[in-house]
Amino acid sequence: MLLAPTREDAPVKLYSGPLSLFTAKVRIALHEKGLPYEKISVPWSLEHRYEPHHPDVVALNPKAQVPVLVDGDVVVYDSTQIFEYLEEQYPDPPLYPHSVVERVRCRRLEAAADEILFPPIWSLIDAGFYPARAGIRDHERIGAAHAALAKEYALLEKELTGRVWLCERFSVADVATLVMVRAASGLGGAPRSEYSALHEWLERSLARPAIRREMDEMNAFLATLRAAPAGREIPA
Ligand SMILES: N[C@@H](CCC(=O)N[C@@H](CS)C(=O)NCC(=O)O)C(=O)O
Repeated sequence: MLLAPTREDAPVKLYSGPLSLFTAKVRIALHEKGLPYEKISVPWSLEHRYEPHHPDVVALNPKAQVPVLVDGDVVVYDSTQIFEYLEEQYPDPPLYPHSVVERVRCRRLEAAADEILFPPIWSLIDAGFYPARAGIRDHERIGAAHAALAKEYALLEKELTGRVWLCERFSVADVATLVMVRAASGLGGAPRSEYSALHEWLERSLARPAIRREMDEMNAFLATLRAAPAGREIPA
């Protein structure tokens, strides 16, 4: 008989990037579920990004990307698939809604965080955070990213109006969206202040210990980068 791994005898391993937004989603989910894990940080630097890739990650994930979760014999990569795995293997506390209709909504909103919110954030990271390779900033790309974010924030304000969380309870949709909105905000792309439902949801989310902890750790890492004598500009 196959036994499910337990929290005691098979600590989960997470291959993790210090500023990886997709890994941040998983770190928050693990904290929310109270699941202890061993964090294996992969090499990352402003100069070389993820090169060289961690050999375990290359061996485990054909895309050589983090996050990768290893739980006993089970290997899962891609943050959304890791969310699904964690929910099935460690259902308590749940991070997906109960009803089918809300679960569909949750998956849609979680996918929107990855596929609609993240691309303009990536533009801001690539064009602004990483020092422009040719020494110039791509203002057109940055402008288009801000416009895309503004459009998505307007939709999120509607989604959140009259709701405490994006779905019937706190869920992976909140985790993914929060990670992206905070990253955008740190890159000069915060939502407009008149989006009250969105700002109230942000405050509620940031009050959760698992989210606070993740944000504090990311900010501490960013502070070490800013303090580094490499002379590279890092946007606040
Ligand atoms: N769809 C994937 C995206 C993972 C991803 O893009 N990971 C980035 C870090 S945030 C990475 O490992 N990049 C290194 C590379 O592509 O070489 C997920 O949701 O996990």
